[in-house]
Amino acid sequence: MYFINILEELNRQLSYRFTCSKIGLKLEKYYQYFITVRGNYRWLLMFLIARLPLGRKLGELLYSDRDITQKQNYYGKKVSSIFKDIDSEIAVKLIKKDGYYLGLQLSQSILKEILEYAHTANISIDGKRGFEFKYSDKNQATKQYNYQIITANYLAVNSECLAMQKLNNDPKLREIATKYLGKEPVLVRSQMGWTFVGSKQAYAQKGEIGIPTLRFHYDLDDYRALKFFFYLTDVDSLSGSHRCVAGSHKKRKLLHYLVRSQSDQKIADYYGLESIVNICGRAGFGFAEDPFCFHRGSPPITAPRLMIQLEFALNNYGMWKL
Ligand SMILES: O=C(O)CCC(=O)C(=O)O
Repeated sequence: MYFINILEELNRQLSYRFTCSKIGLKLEKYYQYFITVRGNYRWLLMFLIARLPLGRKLGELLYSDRDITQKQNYYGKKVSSIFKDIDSEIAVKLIKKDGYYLGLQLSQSILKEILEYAHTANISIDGKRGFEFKYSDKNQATKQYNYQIITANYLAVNSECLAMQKLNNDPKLREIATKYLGKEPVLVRSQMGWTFVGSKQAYAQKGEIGIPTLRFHYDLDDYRALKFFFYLTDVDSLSGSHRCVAGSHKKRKLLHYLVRSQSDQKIADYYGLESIVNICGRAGFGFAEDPFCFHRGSPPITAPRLMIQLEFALNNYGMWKL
């Protein structure tokens, strides 16, 4: 325990000192792996085998249906959905076929509530405690930390923002996730964050450890998972659009099982340029995606992007604080 405390303190100190240095970023990444494995050794097994079709099948078998009285199960409650008009069967059919579904839309009232929160609450640089500021103070924070801020998250959004809680518990989103995953899912991630306009150099440095995730990759967060994204700012090709490779959740080259991250060129060569879907939309637009598809963000050039990301999976390894 003492050893862990020392490591935690060391990580905190290094985060402060080296938040923009390569060594600090790398240490941070490996520390997160260490913490995840320490919290749940089954994560390591999943991380090694879930990339293989047989491993994924095995993982599904190992999964045991969760107790429906668990706190995260909201089916017993009569909560009405924000997405009443969505046909979950159609959504699931499209995700199975293409790996994504583009038909979600937040109501104006939910969007307004979330944006009000976003403009008044604290955000943290790269989701780290201790580096906090309000969105309107971003320029000041950049000067204060003498550091180009590329990403920032709202760490307390799930406890402080009622509209976010409604999204987390939305019965239609859960229904889509359950039908797609074939089992009762668990919410493992719920984040709201900015991706800012920044210099190529700042992006390149962060990109080396995969933050923000600008190279095509697929996620290995569990044997099966489904993500929901919502844009909270207008997003086009120059303001941080998300890109997804249609059908790539079902089709892999042997090398892809080993190397999860691929260049644009390699993705285009293998899947064809026409398979790369550039997802744009006005504030409030949402989509679902199988994170086993190759996908990536893109650096905003004309305007920052604010986005929500929810992830449902079969198991919760405790990688993200909810
Ligand atoms: O920011 C984005 O659009 C991409 C996010 C992503 O790739 C991820 O979280 O794995």
